[in-house]
Amino acid sequence: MKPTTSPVKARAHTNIALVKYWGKKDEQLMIPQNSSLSLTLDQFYTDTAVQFRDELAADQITFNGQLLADDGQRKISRFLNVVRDLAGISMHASVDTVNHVPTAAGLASSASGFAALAGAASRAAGLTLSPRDLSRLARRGSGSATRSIFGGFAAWNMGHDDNSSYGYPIEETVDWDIAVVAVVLNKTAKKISSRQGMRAAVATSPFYGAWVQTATRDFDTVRQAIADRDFATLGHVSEENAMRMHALNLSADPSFTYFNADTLHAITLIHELRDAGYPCYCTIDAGPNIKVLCREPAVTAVVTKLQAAFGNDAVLVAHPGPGLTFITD
Ligand code: 2P0
Repeated sequence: MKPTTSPVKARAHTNIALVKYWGKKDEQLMIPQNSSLSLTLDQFYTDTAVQFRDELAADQITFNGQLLADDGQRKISRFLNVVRDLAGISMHASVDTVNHVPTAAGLASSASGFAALAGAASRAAGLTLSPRDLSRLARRGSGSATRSIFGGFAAWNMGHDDNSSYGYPIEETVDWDIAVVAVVLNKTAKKISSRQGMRAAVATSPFYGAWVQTATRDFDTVRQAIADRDFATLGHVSEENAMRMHALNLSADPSFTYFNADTLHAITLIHELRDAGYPCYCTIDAGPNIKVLCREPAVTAVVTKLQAAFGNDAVLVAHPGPGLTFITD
């Protein structure tokens, strides 16, 4: 295996989980407690260029033009160690990452970040990995990145070991007028990381077993709803799944929540829109911001109502996006 002599650049998009991943069985290998299912979004992505170079004494990582140090650097270097082991090389790498996920958007950038890094680093190390193997590699960086290797509707099969825990496409090109309206309710960094939050839920929520059971059922239902183009079921089950994930956090010891007062206000507005006949459903990740699933005819009503409550700049509209691509400038 020979590392490339020029940087390899890859682009990956964020995804929003409709059936969530919230807990690991194996923290080291990043094996989840349940399979999850997501939609990759077109608006938010990460570009990462990697080159392994003999002359480097350490990994050199820049993120949005800033040299990373400490924890940020260590997390990426640990991931690069997995790539180095796979490729049988020991060289350090220069990594240049530019995030096109507005930090304020409240959308996970670790998904697009580690998917792009898996693509660029593996190829720069001289490896040619299949999409499935790329997803297994991305998983070692961040669980949600497993799904961002693929466009459109994608899944992460939980599996039971490194080999069997991988992402796969459900429908890469989505021929359906589905949209996600993202509402930014708080721009500050969260106090409890996803990693800490899910660890607490697994360890202390008395409802964790019920979560695994219902999420497993939700996965099959949402998958079938996609195949049937049954938006009402897709939306309803996705919203229920998100609420149950957040109920785990409220029921943990000590109890915690990612919601704030605006989150509850936004949920109420979405319920009002639904009562008024607009099919729209919300989902919420490890932060206070909400994402609204709707179909194209309802987008204007959803955007108008949310802008009136939270300001024009707080509302962003996204559509299904592509999987990992390699970029040649
Ligand atoms: C998901 N989230 O399925 C869930 C739903 C947030 C809520 O995956 O510890 O950054 O790196 O695997 O993937 C966010 O957590 O956590 C996440 P790690 P990750 O999208």
